[in-house]
Amino acid sequence: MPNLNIAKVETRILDVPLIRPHGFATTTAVAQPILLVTVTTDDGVAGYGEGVVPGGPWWGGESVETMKAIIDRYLAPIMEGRKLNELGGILRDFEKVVANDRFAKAACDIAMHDAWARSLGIPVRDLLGGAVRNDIDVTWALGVLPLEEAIAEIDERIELYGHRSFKLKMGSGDPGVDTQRLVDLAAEVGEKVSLRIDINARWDRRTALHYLPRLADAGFDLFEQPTPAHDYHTLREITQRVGVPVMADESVCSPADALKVVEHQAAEVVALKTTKLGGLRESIKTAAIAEAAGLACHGATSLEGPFGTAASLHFACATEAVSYGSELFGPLLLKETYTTTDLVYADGKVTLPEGPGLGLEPDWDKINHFTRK
Ligand code: MUC
Ligand code: MG
Repeated sequence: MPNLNIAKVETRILDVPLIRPHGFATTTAVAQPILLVTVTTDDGVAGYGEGVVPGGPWWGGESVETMKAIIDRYLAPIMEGRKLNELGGILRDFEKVVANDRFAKAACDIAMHDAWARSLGIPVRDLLGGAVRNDIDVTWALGVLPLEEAIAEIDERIELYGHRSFKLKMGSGDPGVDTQRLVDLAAEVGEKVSLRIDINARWDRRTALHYLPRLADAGFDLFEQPTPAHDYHTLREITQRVGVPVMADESVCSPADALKVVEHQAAEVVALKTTKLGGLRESIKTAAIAEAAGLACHGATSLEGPFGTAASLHFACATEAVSYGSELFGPLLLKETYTTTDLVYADGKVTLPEGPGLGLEPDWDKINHFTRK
């Protein structure tokens, strides 16, 4: 039997340049900060997790800097000296010491799953119940971009990886101008690809009810979190009035949130990010609530690097309820990754890696190169 005792937990911040600036509703990122968490057992087996938020603390309040402080000072001491097959108990004990901070907990949960699965010589998906699919569709997300650049990027991504679905970020500019930009975009490319938007909770009720019908008429087929996270009533109103499915993202950061979406009939689709939910175990609970209520789940991203994306992929491929495809394209947005092999993207899909744990090995030269000094 392998020795599952956790000997040490280490963290380091990486700054990984992007292939192009990624414009979000309130900020633009040129590099993705990633907190790499390494959990090593007494046997010397290491597992990796990533603490990642999309481009900074604007999304949910956490950042790589807050995650590093919380893990080093509070969560690492809870893990060290415990056994990986006590993972459920370790996660329970996290809650006694640190409230919220789900992104930081997710990085630890994933590093422990990876180390545990590697110790047993099995893939992480086997710890989650085994695969129900071996690959999943990948939507490519475009940052806030001028029309011509967006069209060129869509054509390039179709050519390179066969993406068939594209998400456009909104919410940064004047809603009328922004809407017209996307109506024009849909007129150019809407025939050949599926288009969706993510407003990152930046519109109020009136703005959403005014502009979303125009985007629906233009052919957009999914509206992600148009209005604030806490306002389930407005999400429900949009769901009922606009006739295009609404996807809840910021509104669902826990299983309890998923229950609220169900109770309010606020959305038809739930974006599941292993990051915002606090890891693989909480993601499974959240998916179960959505599934029981007949909602579809989407394998969403915080723009994780290779290890975080692989973790989200193992979860998405082990969870029947993740029937609404994914946007697990994070590594493709990085200029370079830091594993010895890459996840395989082709024909608009990403394939579940083979091999123990998450199925990827660290490239330490590159990790050292990206480590923040
Ligand atoms: C989000 O809110 O969905 C995912 C893709 C992207 O461009 O931003 C993220 C965050
Ligand atoms: Mg979103």
